[in-house]
Amino acid sequence: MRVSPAVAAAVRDGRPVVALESSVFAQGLPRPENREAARRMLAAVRTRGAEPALTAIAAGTPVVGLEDDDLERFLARDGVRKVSARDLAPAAAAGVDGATTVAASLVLAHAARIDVLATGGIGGVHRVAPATAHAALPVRDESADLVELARTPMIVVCAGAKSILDLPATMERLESLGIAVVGYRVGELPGFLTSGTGISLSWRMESAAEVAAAWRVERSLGRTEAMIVVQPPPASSALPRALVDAAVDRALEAATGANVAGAALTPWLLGRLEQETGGASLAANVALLESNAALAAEIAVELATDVEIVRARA
Ligand code: PSU
Ligand code: MN
Repeated sequence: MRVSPAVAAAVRDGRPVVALESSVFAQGLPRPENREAARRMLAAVRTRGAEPALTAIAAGTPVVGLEDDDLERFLARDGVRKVSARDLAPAAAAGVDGATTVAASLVLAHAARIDVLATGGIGGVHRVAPATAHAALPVRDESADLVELARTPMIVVCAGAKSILDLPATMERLESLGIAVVGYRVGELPGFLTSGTGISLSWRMESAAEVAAAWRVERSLGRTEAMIVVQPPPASSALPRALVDAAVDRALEAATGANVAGAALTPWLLGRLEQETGGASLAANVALLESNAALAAEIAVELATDVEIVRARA
């Protein structure tokens, strides 16, 4: 694994670092919005005094802290594979470019000793597409993000799970897996593109300092699970629930007709949702990615004060 000099120095010195996944740029968002999203996320982290660490497989090398020239290939979206946790080793061995999902990014970022990751929406339990052959299977398509979140102690900041998913089922799985979901200044699960879902959260926190304090307890208990911190998209870009629900229904119906499944399903549905919302979902997606990167940086800054306190005492 290659850790960039900037990220390695920040981790070594105990300065704040925020890991960012790369699948959202190579599969989740189209051009040119993916470039805009990357630029705004990196800037949001830096202006709050933290170091961004983009994770990826770059020409076969697992990387934490993807350099700008490598990032260009991911933004071009040309021949970049979608890489979940199980794909890391085969993609590296094959020498390809691989854009890492939340699951794969957790693996790399944790190996680099980073505590905080920002993303748009985590993967979860997909809804059943009734008319496909898959409906006959007893097992639902469930993102590997969930299992990886259950065995990687990191704080993950997101706007909930994607609107294309079965959110109540996803919340049940998160509960079973022992993964806390904390609302940042909200008591309701955000719906990724929408500010609410009608699903109540057990816990709500009001500041980055509060999140950091909870995280210290979590770590002192030796738990291995991630803690998910959710916040709604910025109010100015959030979409109405009725509009998103209708668009998701149409996208799911189209996916059933087109027989899309497996790893291709999430990117396909996101693309379809863009069309169905006339591009409004894109603006919301970019805005929430930026605000999640900003909150992740604030939390990372709070966590870094631990190191400062230890230093001051020494
Ligand atoms: N959220 C987005 N765009 C995305 C994703 C999430 O707004 O592209 C990606 C993330 O990388 C997430 C992945 O980890 O989708 C989940 O894919 P799957 O359901 O195949 O595990
Ligand atoms: Mn899947």
